[in-house]
Amino acid sequence: MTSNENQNHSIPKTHPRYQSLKYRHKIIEGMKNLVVAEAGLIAHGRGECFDYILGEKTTQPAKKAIKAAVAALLIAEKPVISVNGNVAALVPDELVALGKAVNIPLEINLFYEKKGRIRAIKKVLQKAGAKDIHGVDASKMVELEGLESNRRKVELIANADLVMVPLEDGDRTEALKKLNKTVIAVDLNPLSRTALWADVTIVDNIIRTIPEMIRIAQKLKKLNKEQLRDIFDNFDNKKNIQDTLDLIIKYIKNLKEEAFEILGK
Ligand code: PTJ
Repeated sequence: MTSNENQNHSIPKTHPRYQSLKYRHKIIEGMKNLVVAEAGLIAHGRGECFDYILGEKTTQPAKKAIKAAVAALLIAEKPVISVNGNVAALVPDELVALGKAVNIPLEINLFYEKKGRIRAIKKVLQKAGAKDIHGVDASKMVELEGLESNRRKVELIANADLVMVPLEDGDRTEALKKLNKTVIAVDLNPLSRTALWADVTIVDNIIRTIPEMIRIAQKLKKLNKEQLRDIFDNFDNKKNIQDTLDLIIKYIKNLKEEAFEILGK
């Protein structure tokens, strides 16, 4: 056994970065089990960096986007939640619970094709209690127009009116929009192409977003379609991204002041 395989990843709960380390290890374990692509580790690191400059909390704009996203999920006719390796490794139970709470199917859709990955992710989702898993049977797959990457291979997404894309690389949201689909993105980078193209951009860590979506879904399920439509129609994604960027600037200014107080000593 190499020293790397020998790590037992036991982190004391008192460690100041306990949460962050816990999720890092979920990603690493996911990579060993084929659930996460190698590049998923890099994507996670990039996410951590953005989370840091957001204060590692769900901001007010993110809460607004979550509410609009849940409203959109509840009024959509053929919605689908797209699942990739990172999401399956980080929040499988929560993702399955969200699918059940809003009665929406999950579809595995991967950027990095590798033998055994779809099966590994399906297993993780099944263990978390998922019954309705799509994107696993090649005979049911079609190719999405305007997309070159492996993400072009879809099942229910082809005819969906709304697709939720948590934690995604660049060009799919653009392709989905060109096909007139509503897109909900969860992306810690408010400037990514996914974030800028989506109808509802939740700039937050998926580990906080999904539990919050489940909580909000329990409340919004009591509203009628018209009330839900109002919430969605009154949401302004452009302003919300602007507000998020303003928060980041303010937070970094504060961090700078704190840092210079320490440096001045
Ligand atoms: O499993 P696959 O093959 O479908 O591949 C999945 C990854 C994530 C590897 C693939 O989609 C990829 O390479 O994505 P990117 O281009 O690195 O983009 C991922 C985006 O998600 C970046 O903008 C990150 O900041 C963001 N991100 C990373 N971790 C989180 C996150 N957003 C929300 N929550 C996170 N935990």
